[in-house]
Amino acid sequence: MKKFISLITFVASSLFAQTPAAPAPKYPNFPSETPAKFQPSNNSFDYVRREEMIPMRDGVKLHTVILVPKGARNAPMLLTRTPYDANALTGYAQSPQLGPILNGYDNAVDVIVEGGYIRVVQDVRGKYGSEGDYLMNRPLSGPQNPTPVDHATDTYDTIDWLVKNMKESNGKVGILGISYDGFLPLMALVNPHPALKVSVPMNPMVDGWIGDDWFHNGAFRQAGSLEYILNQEATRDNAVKWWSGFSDDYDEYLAAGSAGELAQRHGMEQVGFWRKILAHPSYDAFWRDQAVDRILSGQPLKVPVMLVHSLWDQEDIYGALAVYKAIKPKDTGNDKVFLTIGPWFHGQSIRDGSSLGALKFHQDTSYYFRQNILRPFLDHYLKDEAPTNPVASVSAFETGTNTWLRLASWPSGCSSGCSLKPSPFFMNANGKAGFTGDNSGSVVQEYVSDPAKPVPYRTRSSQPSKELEWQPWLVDDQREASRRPDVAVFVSDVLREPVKISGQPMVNLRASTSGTDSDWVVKVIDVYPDEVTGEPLMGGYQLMVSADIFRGRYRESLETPKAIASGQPLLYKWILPAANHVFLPGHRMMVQVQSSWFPLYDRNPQTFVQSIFWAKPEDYKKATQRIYSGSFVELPVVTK
Ligand code: PG9
Repeated sequence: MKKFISLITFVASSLFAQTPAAPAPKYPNFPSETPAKFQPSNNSFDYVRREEMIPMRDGVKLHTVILVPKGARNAPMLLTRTPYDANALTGYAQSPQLGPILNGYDNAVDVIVEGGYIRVVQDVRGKYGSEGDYLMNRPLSGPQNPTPVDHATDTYDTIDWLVKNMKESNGKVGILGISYDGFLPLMALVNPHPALKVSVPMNPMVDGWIGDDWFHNGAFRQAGSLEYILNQEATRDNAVKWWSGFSDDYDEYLAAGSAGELAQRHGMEQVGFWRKILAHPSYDAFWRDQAVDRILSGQPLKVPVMLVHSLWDQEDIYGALAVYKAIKPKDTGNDKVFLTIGPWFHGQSIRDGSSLGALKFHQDTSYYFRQNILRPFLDHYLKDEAPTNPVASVSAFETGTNTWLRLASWPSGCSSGCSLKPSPFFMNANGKAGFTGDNSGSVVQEYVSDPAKPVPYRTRSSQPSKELEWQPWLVDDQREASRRPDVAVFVSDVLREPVKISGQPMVNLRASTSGTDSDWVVKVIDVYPDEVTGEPLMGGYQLMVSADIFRGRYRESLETPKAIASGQPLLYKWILPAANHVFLPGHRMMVQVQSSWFPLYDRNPQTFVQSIFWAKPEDYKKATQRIYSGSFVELPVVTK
């Protein structure tokens, strides 16, 4: 046995001659079977993997994985910067082929591998293999960041290193990513490196208070955010994870009472970003200064951008279109700012896009996007032969009819021969809804909102960490909600003609509460006929096509919350997420109104308190909510 072991040691040491001397074995006659440093034999691989520690201008080095297709010459580079572990994002499989190792994140086979791109994935400052300090969505150097470095400078320095050190490249770099990784391609647009030729932010985090991950119009997105913040900031490598102990997060969050209490039970006061959220519950300079749409509206437009938006994005439904609105006016040549709108959940553009929850599109919309939009778009800007850019200014999937539209602008409703007519869709008496309404000021519906029994945002036993439940929740059937006494329902007659909406509906809700604070949730819903040919499960389905929450204390000022005058009919006005939808003949149009969306959003105690994060059990009180005639949702109706 001894001879055999020494033979292994001899073979191993000769094979990996460059391996530094292994530490002296504790028992020389029975040494470790593990070499000091195993060198994978990658001669059969179709790529070369490199790991570099790229120095930033302040000396901090960022861990960067570089995957070079074997034999690459004049290859363009595609960069993703991430707080989610570059090794993990480039290690979905142990494979000698580039496709499978990337497949989990950006579905490389049909874009990057076929395209012959050099793939670069980098840990952002302070996470995983990179040095430096981590701050959530590190603000730009300025009023919210007193240091000279941020994601814009780190991207610049990274690209500078790449073009100087990657001899297999053509010196052109594109940057793309989803979510947080989509926020980073936007940061790259601030003082961009000249070698940055294109940016593709997909479902980007843009404004965490108005409509992306942390709040929606002031209502805190506790389920998902608390766990995420703890996991993301407790340790450099996300080793510490949230614990629950409940089978259903509805019970977990109800038992804790307030978000502040639940966070405290998890020791979250230790992580800096949670302390900042507690200190900034309102839309103050902390949030405004970091709003990426506001930032980019003040920047010159130098790099072509394609924003990718998901119609049912359960995480960042605000960001892409907010940036599009902010920078499109600068695109005077109509050749720098592009937009894709797909029928997807968050990040679904790189997965299978054939369906979403119960919705079937009868085509893989994501594959279509990657093959016919993303790939030619990237090739045009990154490849030396620069094929023409066949991509329309706006590629928008129309739900209901399940067709891709090539549009000149957004919102525009169709390629030509139509116009947008903002049309009030009224909430009328007797639960009716329609494009005519009365302004008598009468009460059309009332309900009792009980914080002890908040309206579930989705079928119970949901936990955001259960990806398969969390991803499609925005397309969940709303029939359960419509049957609840604390959900007001208004529905039209059966449609005889199609009604198409393209853009963002605007809520104009006249409502009162018997309390002194209140949340309002408004949902625009497509009600399917009781029988749907070929899709029996869709019979009677109530599909949310646009919905959002508004925290009533911010009615007069997003920065300064105010108690609501009890019992007074007041106007609440806020914009809803975009829809590009056709309500087909035989369908009906519905509006639902409710005052909780739990546990995704923390409960409003319905009595005005200084900070809802620290509301006490006795603060949570039932309230009678009344909706008054003249309330409507302004729909962006497309007319021929
Ligand atoms: N936008 C996603 C997210 C960020 C923060 C909290 C929860 C989700 C993401 O980057 O994955």
